[in-house]
Amino acid sequence: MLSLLFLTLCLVGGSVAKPPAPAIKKDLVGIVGGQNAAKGKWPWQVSLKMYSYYSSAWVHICGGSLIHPKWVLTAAHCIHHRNTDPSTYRVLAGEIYLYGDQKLLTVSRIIVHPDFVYASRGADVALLQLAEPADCSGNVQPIRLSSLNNEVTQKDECWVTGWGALRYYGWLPPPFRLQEVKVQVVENSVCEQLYQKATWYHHDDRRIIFDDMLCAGSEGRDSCQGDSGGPLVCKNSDSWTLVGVVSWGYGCGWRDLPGIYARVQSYVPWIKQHIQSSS
Ligand code: 4AZ
Repeated sequence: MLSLLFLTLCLVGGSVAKPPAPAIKKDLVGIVGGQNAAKGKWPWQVSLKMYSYYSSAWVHICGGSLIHPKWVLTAAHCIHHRNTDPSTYRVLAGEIYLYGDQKLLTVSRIIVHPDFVYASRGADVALLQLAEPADCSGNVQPIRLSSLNNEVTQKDECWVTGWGALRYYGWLPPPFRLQEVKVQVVENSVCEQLYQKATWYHHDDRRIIFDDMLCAGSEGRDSCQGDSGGPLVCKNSDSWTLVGVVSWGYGCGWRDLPGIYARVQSYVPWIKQHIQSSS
């Protein structure tokens, strides 16, 4: 029954893009040290777009991951504000090039995590419900969420993907092809020390890397602006698991300053609660 439902959901296509009412201009912003991704290799990767009247087009603002035919997980800081009209967003799925004659999916509901204030405070996760389920095929497939007892370590094979900047303020050039880079996970305690060392302003010995964050990357291998909201995935006995959502960091690809991700494991109960209550 469940699989029948899944099949039905996966066979229905999305809607054709139409411009919405409000005009919001966002700069198009890759992955540091990456390479071109092959079509269909990362079938959960989506682009979150907003309409730009300046460009007369839906432009990429953030990455995201399809975690269910009707749900995308992205970063909370990609959403303008908590009550943003969902019609101001569209989702591109199953493509490696950002622009072209493409079918965009409509967003019907946005759920920003209630604890989110700004990225470096944590809870940088948001759910987007799609008006129509994504047309799941070879190039469009949801990714499995990290399980509650699955600890990722520096030994795991992990990759981050996106259309973000190639270096700090160095935008990805046309034809805007999806980039991928293999990154090493850095333990939270090590990451905390690195970030403490790089922080000149210490306020009450404030913690920087919270338990709901995960660090990954090294000099020249990192995510960057425009990759936000996108997936950090690790290989788990031949299948991929979503372990992180691109969130923040000091610079991009800088030495001893890994990228910081929302730790998906910390948000699995919150995600499941929403998906199960409205599916
Ligand atoms: C950003 O500004 C951003 N190097 C995303 C990822 C990282 C830094 C900044 C990680 O969206």
